[in-house]
Amino acid sequence: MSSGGKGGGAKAGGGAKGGGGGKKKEVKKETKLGMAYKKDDNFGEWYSEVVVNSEMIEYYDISGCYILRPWAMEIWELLKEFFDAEIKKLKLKPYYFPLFVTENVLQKEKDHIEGFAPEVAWVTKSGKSELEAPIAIRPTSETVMYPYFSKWIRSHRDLPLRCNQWCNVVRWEFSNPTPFIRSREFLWQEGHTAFATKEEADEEVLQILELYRRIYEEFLAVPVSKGRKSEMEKFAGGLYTTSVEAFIPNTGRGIQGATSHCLGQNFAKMFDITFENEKGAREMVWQNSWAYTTRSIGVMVMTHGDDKGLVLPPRVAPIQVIVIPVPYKDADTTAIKGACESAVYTLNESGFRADLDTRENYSPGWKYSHWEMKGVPLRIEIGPKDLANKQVRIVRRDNGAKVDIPVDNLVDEVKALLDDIQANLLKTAKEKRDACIEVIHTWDEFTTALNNKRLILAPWCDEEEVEKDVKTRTKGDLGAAKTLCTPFDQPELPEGTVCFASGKPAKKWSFWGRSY
Ligand code: 87F
Repeated sequence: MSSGGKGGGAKAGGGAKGGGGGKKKEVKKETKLGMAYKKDDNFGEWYSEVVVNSEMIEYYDISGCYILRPWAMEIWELLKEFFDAEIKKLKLKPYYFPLFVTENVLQKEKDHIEGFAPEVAWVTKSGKSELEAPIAIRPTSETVMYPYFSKWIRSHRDLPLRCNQWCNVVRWEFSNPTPFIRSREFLWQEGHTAFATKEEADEEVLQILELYRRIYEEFLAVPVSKGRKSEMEKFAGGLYTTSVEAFIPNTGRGIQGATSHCLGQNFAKMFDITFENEKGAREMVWQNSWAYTTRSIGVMVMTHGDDKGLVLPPRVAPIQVIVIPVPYKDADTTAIKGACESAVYTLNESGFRADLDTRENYSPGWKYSHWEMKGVPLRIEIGPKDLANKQVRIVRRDNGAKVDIPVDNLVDEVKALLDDIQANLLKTAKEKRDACIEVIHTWDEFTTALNNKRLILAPWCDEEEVEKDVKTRTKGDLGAAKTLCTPFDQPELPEGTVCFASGKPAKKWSFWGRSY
């Protein structure tokens, strides 16, 4: 058994009663399980409770820093495995650059660092003595890497240069820290590439964006929209920014899932990254950078979690099937245990992540709640009746449905159920997200939709002044509204459609809303 002992915290409420006949004496000793907060009543507290009780997160004594426990790290590893395999196909190579950067180098690209400066954390001492010059901790690695790109790239034969690193970064945020969603240190991959032509760079931006869409939709079962950021919201150091955007219906906030930037030649200019082309002339490279972070796990928790805790999509569940023996009084416990072990063995052999909970100091009912809290997609119960009938009971985490299936069909049934859960989670999340999308045309409709926590699709003139104006006019306790992205998938824009905010001719449909 790989699970850590005491379940999630000792919060009161909804404690498991030890169904299935665990010995009474033992039930009393158990830690109470259950969620004190409901998703619809107090989303913020509910979220904190889910990430802690599911044993993903432990709070730490520095605000905005969190311990990622195996239940979170194993999800991160599964995402990483997929992404690494895919970028390998695109000829990306693994690198590791240092955590530290000098002030000089960090300040080199002014546009890039401007605005971000307050978030940069500095090391100023070693032991008791002041350093000669403070050293920054990377908030991102453009300035760390690009001086070496300049050194390594000489000729067109050195291109494309494609580098990816998995690492931590530090951004000393001051607004409301939230596990996974906004933390002062987080994990990500950052891809940095250089090409001879803009066309190659443009192509890669979209290839990577598609991988991000797949991480969200095919793994995390979270629907996202691909699109382009406005001039105001793009990465200031780059040429244009694309992103995948998710939406959290409970809070009515959009959330940027990942970004893929074309940096153009700005950094090439600043860091002198040039190559000799086939005709012997010097040219500047075209660059991209792109990243997704552990935030993606938080978006998944917010999207699927319910009042019993976490709900994991099978493709990212560290344990997909948990097998629990249900030994009623006088039952043949050895035979039940044997049947459980055999089920786990069969499933593992077929490539499923299955595990057995044989802990004797917890009742079956307590275990049900424990694994529900951790979001395991399927639970298999085996008791004396199941043993006699050569069957197992399977219970789904996503909808609670129970089926009894013959042991001989175990592998096929589990496969079908896991596939169905994976598809069902995405479908349900998409229906919920789509139900929040509101197409609006006027300012009044816009403010009403905003108050109703909608994801707003509005015709826009695409002028920066207007976006600024919308921000000013919507300022308040909940934060201002802004553009989330201009989706690539554009509805028809009939001739004569005007901007909801300025009344000028509309150029495009954009998503607007409050965001994380
Ligand atoms: C915070 C402090 C200092 C974001 C920051 O998106 C610098 C920055 O440059 C900063 N926060 N950014 C933008 C990061 C751009 C880009 N970097 C590579 C990415 C993808 C990965």
